[in-house]
Amino acid sequence: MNNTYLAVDFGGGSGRVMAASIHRGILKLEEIYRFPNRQVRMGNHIYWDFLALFEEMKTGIRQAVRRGYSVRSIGIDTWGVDFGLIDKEGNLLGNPVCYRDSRTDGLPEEFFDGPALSAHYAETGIQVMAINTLFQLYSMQKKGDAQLEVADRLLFMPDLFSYYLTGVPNNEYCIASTSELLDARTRTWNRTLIESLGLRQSLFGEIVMPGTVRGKLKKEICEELGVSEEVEVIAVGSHDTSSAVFAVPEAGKNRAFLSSGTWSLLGVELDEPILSEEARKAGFTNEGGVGGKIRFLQNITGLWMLQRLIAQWKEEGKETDYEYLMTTAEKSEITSVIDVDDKAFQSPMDMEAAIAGYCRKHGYQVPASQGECVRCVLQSLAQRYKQGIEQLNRLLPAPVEQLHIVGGGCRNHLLNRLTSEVVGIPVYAGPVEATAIGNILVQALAAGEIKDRNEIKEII
Ligand code: LRH
Repeated sequence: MNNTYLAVDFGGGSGRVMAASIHRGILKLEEIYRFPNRQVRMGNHIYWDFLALFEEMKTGIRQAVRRGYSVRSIGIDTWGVDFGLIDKEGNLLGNPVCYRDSRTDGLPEEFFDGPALSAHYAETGIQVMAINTLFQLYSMQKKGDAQLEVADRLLFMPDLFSYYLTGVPNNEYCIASTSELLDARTRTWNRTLIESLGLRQSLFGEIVMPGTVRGKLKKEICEELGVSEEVEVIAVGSHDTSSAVFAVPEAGKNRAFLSSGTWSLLGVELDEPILSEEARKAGFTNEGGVGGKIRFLQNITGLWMLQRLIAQWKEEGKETDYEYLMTTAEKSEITSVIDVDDKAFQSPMDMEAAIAGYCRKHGYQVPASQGECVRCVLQSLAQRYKQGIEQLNRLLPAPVEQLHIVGGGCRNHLLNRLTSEVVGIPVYAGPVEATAIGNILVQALAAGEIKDRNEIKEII
């Protein structure tokens, strides 16, 4: 199978390698390999296991080659904000720390006083969140972290994977925008902000736009993977959300998207950022998108809570069959609605206890069964989406008329139903593999095989 595009998509809970080709407007997509992405608690931190992930990516690419795919290019996307530091020789100075690590707790409040916050938002357009790269770097700087002292370049996760495939260090625009270190209008590094953090400017490299060739695969990588030396790594919308939103069907005006996975990203695509105080106060962020678009959205804690509950129940030897859990949740009558974005749910050791504790504290009915627990999480998400749409309506010139749920989370029929019951506008689900599709579309555009994303009529 000639002219295959490979999408490597790393999510917070799992990663996958997908192979795709395009014939007469039909995109054929096959999942080649899927692997878990685990957070590792060690010492005082929570890390990603970068080395294992790199190996898994190579395994996936090798399997695609073994299945007869002739690879034309590769695009990599990952979750946002996290990064690795490399030295002058290109050595990785440490395993990337996970954004759920507590090292940034309380830092936004320390870094900004009130008025500075508004000015900062007016420049970066990014919602101040402790998880963002800005605060991760600030925490390292404050502690005089040795890695920072010797680092030559900062590479966000997709940049880092691409670097070890190609040897070319660059920073892709969409992922860089999640750092809270870019200027939302000029779409380049905010050098004054970097200076105020006391960081070396040279850590932050050339920003490349989606569709740019990052580089060709290194010779030794080609030998290891059994692919031609002509294979290129393309900078796609390398923040997973940017790829997912690029795949949202264009039909209809005033549509909002909900990219549903570990996180729920709810918003709209715009040509220019909204940098007003109202937008900041309502918790909206202006992330960089494919084609210079802006994703005006809220970062909502998504299916993370459910993922944690299931992982925990598995360890406890309880029932974890997804269909069973959804059916019992559907029958359950608990009415408790929790604030899914509460800090208590960010990375608790015990998610079930965190939910029970929250309900007790607020005088709500405490879930007494697995079904009630799942029901409580899903209806709380649905309510949060309703709130997000109402907030969007207050900020946009015209109200949202339809909601498109994409990503793995759109397979959750109960959540889709609960959402459509409360939002009061038509809800469409799919595509499930939006991130991989968005990733592939940018590669096909870069190769000149399609001229715009609407050329794709059908996806198999
Ligand atoms: C979702 C996501 C989201 C946030 C978070 C850290 O996977 O990319 O957009 O940036 O991860």
